[in-house]
This record gives sequence, structure tokens and C-alpha cells, in this order.
Amino acid sequence: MRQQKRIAIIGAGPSGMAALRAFAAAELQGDTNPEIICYEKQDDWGGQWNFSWRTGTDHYGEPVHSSMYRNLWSNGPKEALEFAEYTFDDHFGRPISSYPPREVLWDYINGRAMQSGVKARVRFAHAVRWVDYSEEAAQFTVTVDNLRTKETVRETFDEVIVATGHFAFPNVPNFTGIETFPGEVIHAHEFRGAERLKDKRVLLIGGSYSAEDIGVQAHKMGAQQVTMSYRSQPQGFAWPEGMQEVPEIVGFDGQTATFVDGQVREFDTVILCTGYLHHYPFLSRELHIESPNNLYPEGLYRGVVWQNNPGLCYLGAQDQWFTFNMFDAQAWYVRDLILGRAELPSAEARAEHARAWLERFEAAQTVAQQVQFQADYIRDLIDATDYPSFDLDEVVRIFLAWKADKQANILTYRDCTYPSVITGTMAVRHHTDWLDEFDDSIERYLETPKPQVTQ
Ligand code: FAD
Ligand code: NA7
Repeated sequence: MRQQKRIAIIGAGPSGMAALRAFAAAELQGDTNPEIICYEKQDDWGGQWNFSWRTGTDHYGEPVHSSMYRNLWSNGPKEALEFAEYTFDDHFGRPISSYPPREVLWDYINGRAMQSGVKARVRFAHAVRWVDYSEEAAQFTVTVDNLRTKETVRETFDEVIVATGHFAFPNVPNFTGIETFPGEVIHAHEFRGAERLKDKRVLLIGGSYSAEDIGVQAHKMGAQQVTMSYRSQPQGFAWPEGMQEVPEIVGFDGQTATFVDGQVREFDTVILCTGYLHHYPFLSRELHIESPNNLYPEGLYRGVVWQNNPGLCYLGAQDQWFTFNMFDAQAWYVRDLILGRAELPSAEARAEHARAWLERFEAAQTVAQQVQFQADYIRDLIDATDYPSFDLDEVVRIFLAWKADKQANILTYRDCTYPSVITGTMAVRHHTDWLDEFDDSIERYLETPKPQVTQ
């Protein structure tokens, strides 16, 4: 009989890396860890932050995971996602701006994970195909394809952590007549940069983060006209000239789209910013989340433990105001359950706890209440672990300031700065205004601009 527990982590994005870091931290405290294997289908870690120029399928023929694009700068202040036990000061050794570009945030996540020496636990280019659970053996069998050698292996585990994210499988609804549209129609998942939208009349369908950010990217890169069509409610920012919100689409007729308020417009390009699906093709329906993208998916105790089979946990399954530090709080809690540092309550107690939090979630209607809900949710996890606590209410205030800054000017909010709630360090303004910055490389970001020589 096997003595040591075996744990599978599926995915090495920020959530899977948080799990690896959590176990490494326990080891430093003298705990004996189970055997941990993390399967990652890409060649490197970082999840969404691991940019790919490819769309559709990758060089292994696998669905491309990342939905990120060139010139993607953090869409929320970095002070709201900072790791409580590996700060931006720790990593960069000097203050940086509040909205760094993708590569800089990848560097930060990578720096922490490298410091824990956990890379050897990740089997890169390994795609998990299926997870079976045997009641009799109380074990999971994970079927994995090694994409390089083309071997298929089956390994058994006592517990499985799903950290595969939920912004990789696009939601692609149909729109009447869209098949007659002669221009390009893509989903935000396939968007890689707005340069080619210059001089174009662009229609973005959707009223959330992707529509907003791809919209301002298109505007920044010189699109002739950016129209965003919302279904439920407008985003309501003070859009610059050339950007406009319209209500839902009735249908397309060739290049022409008609909207429910009677407006008729012509477009060159359509980008569906219609969100993503919770899709886990390696899980049967008994283990699979069925939820819209919200702050408290049903079926998860404390937002992480699968109620019907607590040997299976999810990280990062919620919609996200908070990101990296929330994944940490979740990972620390799941680790503690696995190590026996925390006790799993009975099924009834778990269901009762989840019901109470679901009610709180449903009562949170305004943005302020929803951010506070997620802060309270994280606090509940941190209180149950030894993850360093930090001032979550201050982070809520930063989020509200961020909202107000966006409201004031959607094109300049990324030039604003906030203090770290962990170190107190005040962010500095990036050397170039976001609207004028067309180079999102880490080299350019960290460069100190040479003083202007005046003659
Ligand atoms: P992911 O980052 O999605 O990582 C999941 C990992 O699982 C991937 O590496 C993937 O290859 C792997 N995987 C998937 N399936 C399998 C399989 N079957 N077998 C093996 N491996 C598998 N957050 C912010 O904080 N700030 C931002 O500015 C921001 N911008 C965003 C912009 C876009 C366009 C998107 C889509 C998301 C953005 N996010 C942002 C949210 C982002 O999702 C999180 O920051 C974070 O990446 C989530 O981490 P994760 O590990 O849960 O999932
Ligand atoms: P979100 O935040 O899940 O939003 C999806 C949007 O798509 C939302 O506005 C939806 O409208 C809209 N939607 C969905 N289906 C339709 C149809 N059929 N017609 C019109 N509009 C539709 O996804 P995002 O991609 O914006 O953001 C996801 C992550 O990527 C986020 O974390 C960011 O950081 C980046 P609704 O409001 O439901 O009416």
C-alpha cells in the first residue's frame, strides 16, 4: 500500500503556481509534503500571462489557451493583486507604476515561483485528457498526453486540484445574419493586437472588460469608429470621440448591423467580446462546474472544494476583482486541507456554509458591494490559514478609486498611482503616458528615459 499521498495540480497559471508555492512554504516550515505533480499543457507557465501569437490551435494541435494580446496592460491596479508574501518591492527593488504591461506581471509571477524552486514539479507540454474517480479505491486516475513524446500515461492520485482557468474557451453566440458579414469576425480570445484596426469601423459585441479594453486599444491604434453593443447595460464611461455604445443587435445584413433602438450602421470588423465558458473537457458532469462567470459558482465549498467530491478542488474558478492574492488564499486553504492542517467540515456543514455565502453573493448588487463580497470571501480563507493577512478593506478602497478614475477618463486611468497596502510604497508614474506608449516590452518599461537634451 502506498504511504505518501499523491496530488495532481492541473494547470500552471497563476492559480497552479500559487498551489505549488503554498506547498513549498509548508515544506520550509518543516511539513512533509505529499508527492505533487503539476501538469501544464503549454511549454511554460504563467497561464493567460504566457502570451501566444497563435490563435486557434498551437504547435501541438491543442486549443490555444491565452486570450491576451500585444499592448495588454493590467486592467486593474497592481496594488490589488500583490502577493502578500512576495511584494513588488521584493521583485523589482524599486517602485513601479500601478498598471504594468503583461510581460512585467509575468516576470513578477515567474520571479516568485522561481524563488520557491518548484519548476521541477511541473510537467510541461502535458495535456490532461480525463480524470476518473473510483469510489472503491477513493482515488483519481488522471490520463495525460505527453505532447512531445506522444505517450499517454495514466497515474493515480488521492486529490486533484483543477487550476485550468475559465477564460480560455470563448462563448460564441449566434447573431441573425452574421454569416452574411463580409469582413472579419473573431472572438476576443483570438484578438492579438489592435494595429490592424487602424482606419476601420469596428463593432464590439459585449459590455464588459474585453469590449472596454479592446475598444480603447482600437481607438488608441487609430480605428475610425468603435461601436460597442451591450445586452444588459451600457458600460457608461465618458467615451472619447469615435467611441460609442449602442444597445443589443437585431441582426446583420452584409456589412450592415441593426440595433434594437433602430440605429443602422456599417462595419468593417466584428469582435465578439461575449465572454467565456466554464469548460473542463477532462471532467465528467459529476465533477464539472456548471456556472455563469460569477463571484460564487455553485457547488464549491469556500469557493474551492467540490461539494460532491471533496477530493477535487478548484482554484480561481470565480469571476475576479481580486486575482493573484485571491488564488494564494485559496491555494493556502486547499493545501491545509490536504496536509491535515485544516479540517474539512461535514457535507451538511459545507452545504450550509455555501448556502449562506451564496445568499450574501446574491445580495451584493452594486460594484462596491461585489468588491466587498470578494474581499470578505478572501478574508474568510486567510483567517483559516497562515497566509499573511493584509488590509483587504484598503484594497476595496483602491478598487473603488480605480472605478472612479476610469469613470473620470477611460484613456488616462492607467496613468494613476496607488500605494501598496502591504509595503506602503507609493507607485510611480510610468515614464510615458499610457496613450502615448506603444512598446509594452519589459525592457522599455524598466528603462529610465534619458533626460531631454536642450540646445
Ligand atoms: P490561467 O491563467 O488561465 O491558467 C490556466 C493554465 O492551465 C494554463 O497555463 C493552461 O495552459 C493550463 N491548462 C488548461 N487546460 C489544461 C489541461 N487540460 N492540461 C494541462 N494544463 C491545462 N487579471 C488581472 O489580475 N489583471 C489583468 O489585467 C487581467 N487581464 C486579463 C485579460 C484577459 C484577456 C484575460 C482572459 C484575463 C485577464 N485577467 C487579468 C484574469 C486572468 O485570468 C488571471 O489573472 C489569471 O491568469 C488566472 O489564473 P489561472 O491560473 O486561474 O488560469
Ligand atoms: P465577461 O466579463 O464575462 O463579460 C461577457 C460580456 O459578454 C457581458 O457583457 C455579456 O453581457 C456579454 N454577452 C454574453 N453573451 C452575449 C450575447 N449573446 N449577446 C450580447 N452580449 C453578450 O467577459 P470578458 O471577456 O469581458 O472579461 C473576461 C475576463 O477577460 C476578465 O476577467 C478581464 O480581466 C479580461 P451581459 O452583461 O451578460 O448581458
